[in-house]
Amino acid sequence: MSTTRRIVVDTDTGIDDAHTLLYLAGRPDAEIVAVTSVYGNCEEEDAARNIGYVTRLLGLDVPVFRGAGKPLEGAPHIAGYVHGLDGLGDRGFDRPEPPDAGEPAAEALVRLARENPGELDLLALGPLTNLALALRIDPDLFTRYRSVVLMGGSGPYPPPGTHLTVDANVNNDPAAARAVFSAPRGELVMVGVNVTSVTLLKEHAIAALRAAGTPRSRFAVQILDSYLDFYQQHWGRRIIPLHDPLAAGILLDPGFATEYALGPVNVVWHGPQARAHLMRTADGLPPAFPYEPAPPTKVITAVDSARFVADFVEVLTRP
Ligand SMILES: [Ca+2]
Repeated sequence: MSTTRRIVVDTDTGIDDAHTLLYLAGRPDAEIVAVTSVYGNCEEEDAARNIGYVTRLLGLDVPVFRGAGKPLEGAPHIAGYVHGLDGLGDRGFDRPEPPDAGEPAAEALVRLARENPGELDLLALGPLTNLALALRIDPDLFTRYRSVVLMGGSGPYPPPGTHLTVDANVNNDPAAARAVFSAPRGELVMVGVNVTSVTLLKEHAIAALRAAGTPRSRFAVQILDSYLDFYQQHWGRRIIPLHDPLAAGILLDPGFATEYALGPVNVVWHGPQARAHLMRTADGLPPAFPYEPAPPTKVITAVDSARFVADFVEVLTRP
């Protein structure tokens, strides 16, 4: 089997999604086979335009399949206040719509897997609506992918008294997330905010990207301002978490994940917000209430953030 991972990327192309495409394109062991668009960080149309813009910048010729514009139920929460209204920090990029690939995202996800059984990896970086729609067509879809890696969820329950974290991808479409976490699968990997929120691109790394001046690094910092404006409210510093890039990193190099737990994941409600949790407490015990059975998800619980961040910067600053 080839060591190159052939990847289908499902993305609501905001800033960290764009960074992920830059990272994947720079990794010699990754090939982006197709990209599907979904609402979330921005409207779906903007996500499609952003995919087109980034792939053109990278000189990649990959089909872009248009996906869902809203969740299975209710209205989307578009994160314009995080990623800019256009998803790329409102820098005025010329972003024509990509050519029509002639097939909706959900159908493309099914067809690609059936044509290449066990050969492709699916990397989901947005709300899980396209994946849920594809599961309606083919309930065994995930068994046809080599792996499904998603950025989303909150890991196990946190230690009592600590802060609860919510991720936008699950919260945007809880019904879709529930379908995903209960579907049959080979390997389903959850890279949640429990590990992505602590994988930080700090000032010195941002300075290194700025100084390198490669096409990839130049674009990566051009789109950073609105993201930095948002995250400075969290930590009082102009630094960002590498949410989506970390999921791509773990897909390519599982060694970036230093600990994981295998078990059922449920979508739980906490007031108006939905989270996906491994049905285990921080101590590894089951929660004190009944939960739905689900096939085991590989839930990442610890990562080598320093090694991943160094790799991310190295890839983006490579000439
Ligand atoms: Ca995303």
